[in-house]
Amino acid sequence: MRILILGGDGYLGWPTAMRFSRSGHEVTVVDNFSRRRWHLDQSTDSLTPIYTLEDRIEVWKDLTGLEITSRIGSIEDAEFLDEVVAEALPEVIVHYGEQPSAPYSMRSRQTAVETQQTNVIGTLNLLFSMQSFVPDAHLIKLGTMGEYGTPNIDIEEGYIEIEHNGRKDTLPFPKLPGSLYHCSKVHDSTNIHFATRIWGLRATDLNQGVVYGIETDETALDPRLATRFDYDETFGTVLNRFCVQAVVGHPLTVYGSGGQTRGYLNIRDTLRCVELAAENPADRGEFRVFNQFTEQFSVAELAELVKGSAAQLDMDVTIESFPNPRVELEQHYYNASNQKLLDLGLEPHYLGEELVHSVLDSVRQHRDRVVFRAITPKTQWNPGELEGGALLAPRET
Ligand code: NAD
Ligand code: USQ
Repeated sequence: MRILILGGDGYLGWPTAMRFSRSGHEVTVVDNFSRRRWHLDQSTDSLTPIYTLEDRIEVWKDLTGLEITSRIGSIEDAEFLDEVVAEALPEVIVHYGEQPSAPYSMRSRQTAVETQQTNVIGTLNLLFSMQSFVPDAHLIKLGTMGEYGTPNIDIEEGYIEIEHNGRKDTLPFPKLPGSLYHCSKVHDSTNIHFATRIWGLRATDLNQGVVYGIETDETALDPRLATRFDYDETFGTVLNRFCVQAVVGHPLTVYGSGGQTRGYLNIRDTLRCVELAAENPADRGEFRVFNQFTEQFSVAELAELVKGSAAQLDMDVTIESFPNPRVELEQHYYNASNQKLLDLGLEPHYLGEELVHSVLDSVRQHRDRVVFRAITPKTQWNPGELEGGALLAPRET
């Protein structure tokens, strides 16, 4: 298939590009390097040294003989995107190309606007390019489990059957996003759903949980093919952060009481899920939603897992509760369905000590690159007077 990967220089995008290329697909990647720039702005960097996109592509070609085409530009630039889509004529578009950090979106008015501009306008633009040039293509869009929030009922995959005043309907599952980044994903979902209903596009929204891990079959081929791995308070996700903190002797930064429960998955499973979605496309006019995670954990459980795994490697790790910089429920009900990708054949890599050991080993190789000042949380969801989640009334569980 001809596959266009938007955000193909990123943590998930680059390994996905290699995976599809290795499976014999014709791959074009698009990126504007904003993720690299955001790091420059805050004087941080990926823990793993990463090659430039062009160098990665050259190494890939030298090692495998396979070509990956790159196009540098912004998805929200209509002229650029039209040109790329018209030239590549993709059958599948994998859309990773957004600002992915909740803390970044909550840092200031400027970063909030930038996040929604990049994400919402970028995706809207893409829908128009698809309608104009490739109306039959399958859009695989990375959404997020955080679109649902933490409701006090089971979370279904995209839709819920509701009975109200004696009548029944199946409607989009209610959304309670927990940051302006997560809000941007909800707005994306609304726009994509609309485009499938009105223009007959086909789309799969992958509501992904928090990803962890550093290695895929392709990144393991050569250190020059490594993907980025972030641990700073803005761009690092929780398990990756805990592994770095364990290695450098920083207390594990559990926010608040640590009861916050989310869906998680290994980066290897991200690639497999996207592959499964591509191999089994949505129908014309269909807005298909899969919940993409393999297991649920609370933050406290993850901290204990990292502490225990590190102890086996003779590392003495402490866990500390930090005042929660976010406004989120710390004790809540959480039970989300994730059956649809399993039905398509996903065989999860479950999280255990072995995986944590392998991440700790990789982190140890680069421990001299860790920027300590970037670890502790600084971005406050509500920098005003209302502290400790006052905007969210606690609910019965
Ligand atoms: P990433 O920042 O590493 O990758 C995104 C890439 O897109 C970056 O290389 C960035 O430079 C590029 N990009 C951003 N805006 C762009 C634009 N307007 N035009 C062109 N390129 C642009 O992030 P990631 O962790 O690989 O996440 C990829 C996607 O998956 C994101 O949409 C994110 O919201 C979603 N997601 C990630 C996780 C996770 O835990 N990493 C979990 C759920 C969902
Ligand atoms: N947390 C801590 N300590 C830390 C970092 C985080 O306790 O040092 C807590 C947070 O308060 C939160 C949970 O861990 O309750 C997850 O935080 P995170 O930073 O790992 O993940 P999140 O902000 O939700 O965002 C990440 C990705 C985002 C993706 C999302 C999936 O950055 O792109 O959309 O995971 S989900 O969480 O399912 O919405």
